Amino acid sequence: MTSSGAVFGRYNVAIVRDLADSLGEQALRMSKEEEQSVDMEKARQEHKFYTDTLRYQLGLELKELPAVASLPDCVFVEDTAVVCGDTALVTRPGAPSRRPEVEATKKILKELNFNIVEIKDETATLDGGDVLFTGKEFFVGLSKRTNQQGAQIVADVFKDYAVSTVEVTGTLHLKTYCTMAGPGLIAIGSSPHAQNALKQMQEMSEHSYNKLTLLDDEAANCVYLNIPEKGHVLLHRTAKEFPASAKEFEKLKDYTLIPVTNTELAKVDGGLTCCSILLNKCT
Ligand code: CIR
Repeated sequence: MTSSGAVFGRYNVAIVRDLADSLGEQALRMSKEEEQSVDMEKARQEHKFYTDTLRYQLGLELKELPAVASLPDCVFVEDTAVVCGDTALVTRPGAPSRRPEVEATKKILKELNFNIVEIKDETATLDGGDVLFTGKEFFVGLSKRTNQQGAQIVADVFKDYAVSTVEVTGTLHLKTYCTMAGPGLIAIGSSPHAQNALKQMQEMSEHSYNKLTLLDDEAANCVYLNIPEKGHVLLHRTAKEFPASAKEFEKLKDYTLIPVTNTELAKVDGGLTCCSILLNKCT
């Protein structure tokens, strides 16, 4: 349960977006060295598996936004909004090239009747990938993409919850190596960068969490849902990609585990959470 009484991870709608043809050539990348080319056909297959899983296996209604060639990163919808309860905070992404992506997200969230809040402060930057909601509080990563002003806006908008900031090092976003794998269960990578982020969170929090420590930082980006008649569901990276981490997931009891391959979008720093905004819409 969240502090508002909602079931943690209960979603019935997902916003997703098509891959732009320009992704392979033009999407932003942290590391320009060892640049690996994206196999676009494979990327589309992997993304289809992800969206089909949400729609057919888990029964979510999908709102699919079309891609725009001038927005090579638009598939990564997570970065464009932070939604909690009935409120949707439309972000101001840290990368200027990504700012126009928010328009399509804002439009669909309006159609879904969320209370829309927009960021007017032109000094603030906020990427959804830096915002971790635990069900009890928010942690906002201060990263290359999200700044203190952006984090302050999260605190101003979601006043029912404590909002703490975490210095993010060694990766793009906080959630690249830290997500919720269940109610009160934090999935965390084992690198010193990830462990340092966890330490900061533990020091600031009034709540105690269980930990699922994964050898591979990238594997700690997983998608938790609580689905009626299924209960705990976790989309996680495959044993082929991260064998040691997959073994840890397999130890989770009473979970429906869904391994999802994400080799291609990972080349442009995309993880599993990045490709959807999960919503619980009362009908
Ligand atoms: C970017 O650099 O913005 C994209 N290439 C990857 C964004 C990944 N999003 C996320 O982790 N939430």
